[in-house]
Order: sequence, then C-alpha cells, then structure tokens
Amino acid sequence: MRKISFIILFIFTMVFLGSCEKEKPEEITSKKNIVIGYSQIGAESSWRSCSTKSILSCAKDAKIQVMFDDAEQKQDNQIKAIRSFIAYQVDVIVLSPMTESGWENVLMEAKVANIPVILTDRSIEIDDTDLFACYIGSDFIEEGRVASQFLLNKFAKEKVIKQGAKKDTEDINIVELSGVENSTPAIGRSAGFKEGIKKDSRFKIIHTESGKFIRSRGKEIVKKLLDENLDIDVLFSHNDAMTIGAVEAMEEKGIRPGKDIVIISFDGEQEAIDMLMNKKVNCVVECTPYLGNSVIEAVNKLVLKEEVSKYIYSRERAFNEYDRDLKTIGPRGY
Ligand code: GYE
Repeated sequence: MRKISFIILFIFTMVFLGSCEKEKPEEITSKKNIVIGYSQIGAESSWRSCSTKSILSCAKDAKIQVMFDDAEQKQDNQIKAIRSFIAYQVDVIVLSPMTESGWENVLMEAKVANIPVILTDRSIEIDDTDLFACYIGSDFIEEGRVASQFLLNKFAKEKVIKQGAKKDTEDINIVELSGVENSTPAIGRSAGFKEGIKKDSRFKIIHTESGKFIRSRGKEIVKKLLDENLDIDVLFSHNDAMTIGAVEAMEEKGIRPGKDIVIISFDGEQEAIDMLMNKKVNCVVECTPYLGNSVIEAVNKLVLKEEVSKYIYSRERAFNEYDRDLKTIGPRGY
C-alpha cells in the first residue's frame, strides 16, 4: 500500500494545502520545469509536519513539482524512495535522512545518474562528501552547547546557595531523553551539551534513554523512572514532543515540572513555548523547521549548475525562564 501511496503522492504541489511558511516565495530562476524527489522521515512531531509543509509550500510557490515520500520512520523506505526518484530521473533529490549511516550505495547510484542530492534537517556520516551537494539545517552541536550554558547559569553556585535547595557541592542528576539513535540531532545535541556541562563537575548524567523523538515514548520513559523513584534534578530532552509527554508524566505523579525538575527542551513548538511561559519548562532551544526557502533556493542553483555552499546552517535562538520578553514571542506555526 505504501508503494502505491508513494506513486499517488506524486504531488504536483498544487494539491498541497495551507502553509506554515513565514518565508517569502522564492523567485523561479529557471525556465525548465523542475521536478524534485523529496524523501521525508515521517510525521513523528509537529516540528516534522511543519518542515514537510515548509518544503512543499516553497516548492509550490516556485512552481517546482514534487515527488513526495513519507518513509514512516524506516530508512529502508527512504532508500526505496530515492531509487524511485532516480528511476524517474528527477532533477534534484531532497533527503531528510533518518539516521547518519548506510547511505553510500544509494547516493552513489544518484551520483551515477547525475542527480544532485540535498540533505536537509539531518545529515549523514560518509567518507566521500561529494556524494551530497549540500546540507541545509541546524547546527545541533551548537544547540546542545546553548542548552548547557543555560544549565551552568541556572545552577551557578551562588544561586544554589541562595535557594538552599541543594548544597553547592552536591551532584546535580540529569536524565537525558534522547532522540532517534544515530540521528544527527540526537548525536549533536548530546555532544554539545556534554561538552558544556564538563565545566562543572556537579553535573552527572545518571540515565540516558531514547524516546525516538516521540511524545508517548517520552511520557512512558519518564513515568517509569519516576515509578522507580529515581532522583532527577534535570530533564535534558532532545525535543519538545518528548518533553510534553514527560511533563504529563510528572504532573500525574504530583511532581512540579520546571520547579521540582528543571526541564530543557529543543525545537520551539508552540506547546513548549506555552509551557515555558507557564513555568513548566525552563529552557527551549529553537530548531527551525522553516527550511523550505533555503532548500528551494539550492534546488534552483543546482539545476542551473551554480555553486551552492556545502553547509547552510539556520539562524536560531533560545528562550529561557530568565528572558524578560517571553510574551513578545510570536506564534510559532508549529
Ligand atoms: O528536533 C524533532 C524531529 O530532525 C531536527 O526531528 C529534527 C528533529 C526535531 O522529530 O522534533
């Protein structure tokens, strides 16, 4: 059935409804009718649904046709989709890779067919970086560093002494709720965060578990840990969807999220920003899903055989409980 839907989902992008786009439509830089193949991971979070919309709506604005495939969280499906795009001889392949490894063969096939591949949102680990034209997305290591800075500040010794909740020598127990194993955001957020918290020996990651970026998994894991009476000071959650699940689990246990347990999250979904304003979450590091404009710009350049930068990183912010202007954050659209 999935294969059939893949063919049916040959979206001449007109079909696509609505837009979460805040970007200006891209100008069409090519006279040729461009067709792209877009392999998306799935729809596990509002973030991802918005990223899909962003690319489809920008393609539509640029009158670019899209063959779209939703891989339902399976790398095998992504590989099959890419092979179909190659068979169809699309102009450019846009790939959001589920995990970092296992792409050599299929990308070599794209290269042989002379079809450039844009990686977007997540990246890959590969020896021959000529197998992809560019990466467009976030700098996840930097996101992790930003999260660690918040924590270093939040638990600065002066503050800990003042609050009297802990001794300034006591360990600060962190639970890491991680995303999909071997995916760029999970690897990068974790690495940047760990690098940052090294500056203070009180920080201890006492448990790491993958909730695969899924809300219900986040809830289940945190519920289980609370049932085991694990002493958690900080929840370091790799995305908002899992955070929202975790907050539910805490509240069901009578634990005050944001107070009894400090919570750090990533993405910047509306629901997480609302929780930050309601003091249930302490820090949200933005990760923008609005990648459509940059992707379509790169598509046009590649079709025209113009040069594109190899790594195009999004500009992002972070929001935390100390910000005075949280009320001025505009609607997120995801
Ligand atoms: O943080 C998460 C999503 O790859 C950056 O995947 C993306 C992550 C995002 O499901 O919510």
